[in-house]
Formats: sequence, C-alpha cells, structure tokens
Amino acid sequence: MGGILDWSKYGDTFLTKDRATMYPLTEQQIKFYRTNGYLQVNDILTVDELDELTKLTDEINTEIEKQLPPMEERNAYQKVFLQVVNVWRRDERFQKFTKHPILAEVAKRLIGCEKVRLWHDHLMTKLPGPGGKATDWHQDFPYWPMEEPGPMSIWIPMQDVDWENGCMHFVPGSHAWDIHETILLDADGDEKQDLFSKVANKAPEEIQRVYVPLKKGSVTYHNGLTFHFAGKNLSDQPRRVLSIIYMPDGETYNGNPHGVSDEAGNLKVGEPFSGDFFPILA
Ligand SMILES: O=C(O)CCC(=O)C(=O)O
Repeated sequence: MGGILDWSKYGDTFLTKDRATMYPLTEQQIKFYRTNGYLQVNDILTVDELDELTKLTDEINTEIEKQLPPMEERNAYQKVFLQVVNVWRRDERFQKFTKHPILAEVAKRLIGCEKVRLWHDHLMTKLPGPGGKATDWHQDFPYWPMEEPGPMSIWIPMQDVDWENGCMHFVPGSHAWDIHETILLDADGDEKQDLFSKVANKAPEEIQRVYVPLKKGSVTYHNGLTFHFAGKNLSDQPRRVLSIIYMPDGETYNGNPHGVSDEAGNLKVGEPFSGDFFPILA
C-alpha cells in the first residue's frame, strides 16, 4: 500500500496519468482561493466516477452499520452521521478516488507547494430523518497534529447538494484570522460551543457567511483554517461525501494526539510527515 498509483492498471476507461493536468484551473480561481480560503470547482469529476464511488460507499456503510449498536442505543451523532476515516486503507477500491491525480493536482496548485501529501480521507454520510444534526462551525487545522497552516480539504458530494441536504457554508477570508481552539463537534444543548463568540473585534452577526450548493461532479476546496459548517440533512435521501485532506510536502508533525498519526506510528515530533501512510499524490 502507499506510493503513487499505477494508473495503467485501471485501463483507459478510467483515468490516465494524462488527465492529471487537464483541469483548467485559472489564475482567478487560485486568487479566489487564496483570498477567501475556499473555492468551488465545477465539473471536476464525472457522473460515472461518482456513481461508482456511491456504490462503494453504500457497501462500506452497510458494513459500518452492522458494527454500530442498534439505533435506539446509538448516541445522537451516530444516529445521523456515518464516518469512515482512511477508507483508502480499508478498501483499496477507494484508492483511485483518494489518490485521484486531478483532485490532488488542483490542491497542489491552490496551496502553491511543490508536492502534496495525503493526510487522510474520510467518508461522511449524513442520514435523513428526524434528529438530523448540522456539523457546527469549526476550523479543521486545530484538530490536526501539524505545525504550519496550509493543509486543506476537498469536499466531494456524491449527489447534488444544497441548503436542504447539508451543503457547505464558509466564512470568506476567515483563514487569515486567528487559529482557535477545537470545539466539540458532537456536543448538544448547553455543551454546544460557538466559534463566532471567540472572534476578537467582530460581532458574530456582522460576520459574512456563504453557502455553496453544488451539482454532482462539482466540489469545494477549503483551507484548514477557514470557518465552515454543513447543515442538517433535511431531505429524504442520504447525503454522501468523500473528503480528502492534503498537506504540503514538508509539513511538520507536532506530536499532538490524533487517531491517524497515532496509528501511523514512526513519526518524530518536529520532523516532516513521510512514509506510506502519507503518500505524495501530486
Ligand atoms: O460534511 C460535513 O458535514 C462536514 C464537513 C467538514 O466539516 C469538513 O469536510 O471539513
């Protein structure tokens, strides 16, 4: 496992290495990302690719569901949110998505680094039904055991997304603000924390928030420091998403606990991430 995928194995019906440079990202898009901390990129994947990803996701979700306690014993979060971290390691059929060269190439150009590595992927399925839960406003970077800001995520919905089924919302420009403490994402009621109340010199109601509906095949990229939120799934269908997190090659491990780096082992505090667990993708 690990390393750059041998694309020839998938034949010319899927991706070839040549397609890696084909997404026509413009200078204007790069500037938008660097100014606002997020970017919508349209039609970067095909409907066929997403249909295949959906099928694989449903298979994994069926397995995950079997390992969870019965519905009445699940906590509020487990009832509405199925999450699989590092699905590319669990099932190699996901590798062509997680290591997709076009997606990684765009990430590399947006970050502006020479090479990007994978930090981890995760599947996030928000189930429909009562008790739905939003993913509260947060920054990603404070959860990661990393020293230098710059890492970022792609958010790939497998169906159209809009306000109703839980599309992403962002605060433009917030990646240039402070790095805040992590907030409890599965908190409810009195335990809920409000990221906006931590922002110095700005009243929460004055902070601009945008939401980004997407057609199937389109994605968003966001900087690890950008404030973001995803709504409840109020539709009657699951909202399936694959997210892939990229870091510039050279990113330093700071030793904070995290499931992915703890599992990887062999990382030294103050040294760059490396090895098969964190392959170079572009
Ligand atoms: O899809 C969601 O509900 C949350 C996504 C998110 O917070 C992320 O990808 O960083």
